[in-house]
Amino acid sequence: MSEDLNALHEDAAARIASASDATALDAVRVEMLGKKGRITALLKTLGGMDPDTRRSFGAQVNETKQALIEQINSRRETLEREAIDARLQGEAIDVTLPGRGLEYGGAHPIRRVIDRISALFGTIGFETVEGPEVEDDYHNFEALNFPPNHPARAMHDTFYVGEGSRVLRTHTSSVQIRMMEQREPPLRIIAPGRVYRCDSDRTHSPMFHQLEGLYVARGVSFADLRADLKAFLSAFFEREVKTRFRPSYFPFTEPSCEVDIHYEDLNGRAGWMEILGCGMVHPNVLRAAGIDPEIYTGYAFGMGMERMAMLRYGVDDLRLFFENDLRFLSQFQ
Ligand code: 2NL
Repeated sequence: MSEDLNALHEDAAARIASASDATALDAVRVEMLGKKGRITALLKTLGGMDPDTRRSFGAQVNETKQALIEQINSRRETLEREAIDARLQGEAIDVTLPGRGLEYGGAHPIRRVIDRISALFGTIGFETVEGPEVEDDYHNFEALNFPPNHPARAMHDTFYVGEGSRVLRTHTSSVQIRMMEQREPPLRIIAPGRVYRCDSDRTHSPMFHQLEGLYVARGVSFADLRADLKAFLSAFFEREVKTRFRPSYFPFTEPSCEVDIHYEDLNGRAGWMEILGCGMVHPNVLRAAGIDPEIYTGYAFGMGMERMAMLRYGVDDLRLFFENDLRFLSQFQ
C-alpha cells in the first residue's frame, strides 16, 4: 500500500513540476485532490480497514495530500511569477535610448510673404480679406470692365468649371468687387490668395498666388498710389528702393502703370525689374460695384507672390515652391 502511495506521490510531483501553465497545474490538482481524485479515493478506502492500519495508512495519505497541496501552491506561485517576469521583459523600456526629438513645422515661404505684405499694409489701415476661388463670370470679368467678347478676356487663358459660367478666378480682384458691393467707402483692403491660369512652363504655374490692394475713398489720387507703393517696396525689401512707374493698360484701371524697381547685383550689373501692376480704379468698375465715381476715387494694385518670394529669399526656380520638398521648405523656418 505505501509502495503505491510513494509511486503516486512521485508521479504527481513530477507532473506538478512539469506543468507549464495554470491550466495544466489545475488538471493535476483535480486528478489528485478533486472529488473523484486519486488521493480522495484512497481516503475513502480507510473506512474498511482495521483501526491500526487505518491510523498509520491514514496518516501517510494525509501527509502525502498536504505535501501535494504545498507543491501545487508553490508551483502556482512560480508560474505566476514567471508570467509577470515575461510580461515585464516584453514591456521593458530602454531608458538609455536616445529620444526621438520634436520636428518643428513652419510656414511655407509663399505664406510668409503674404503675411509680411499684409502686415506692412496693416500698418496704414488695410484689412486682409479672402473670397471664393471658384467665381462667376460677373465677379471675375464683367464687373471688372471686361466686355463680353473683349479680346482682353483672352489675356488670361481661363479654367472654366462645370455648367454655366463658373471659372477658377484668374485674379483676386473678384474678392475686392465683392467687398465694394458689401461695404461703403472708405475702403482699404488687401486680397491675397490662389489664382488660376491655363499656363504651364518653366516660369508659369497653372496655380499661383496673387495679392491685390484696393483703396477707395473721397479724394484718393495717383499721388497716394505712388507714395504708398514706394513706401511699401522700401519696407518690403528693407532698403531705399528706386521705382519707375511705366504707363500700361488694364481694363479695370485708368490710368494704369507697371512698376519697376531698380536693382544692382554683386557683379555691378544694374537695371529695372517689373514688380507689380497698378492704377486708378476705372469709373465703370466703381459703378458696377455700386460706388458713385463722381464722389469717390480709388487706387488698386496687384502682384505675384511667387515673384516676391523669389526676390526676397533669392530663389531662382518657381517650381521649388510647389514641390513641397522638405529640404527646400525647412530652410525658411
Ligand atoms: C498685376 C496687376 C493689378 C488691379 C490689379 C484692381 C482691382 C479692382 C479694381 C481695379 Cl477691384 N483694379 N486690381 C489693378 C491693377 C493691376 O494687377 O500685375 N497683377 C499680378
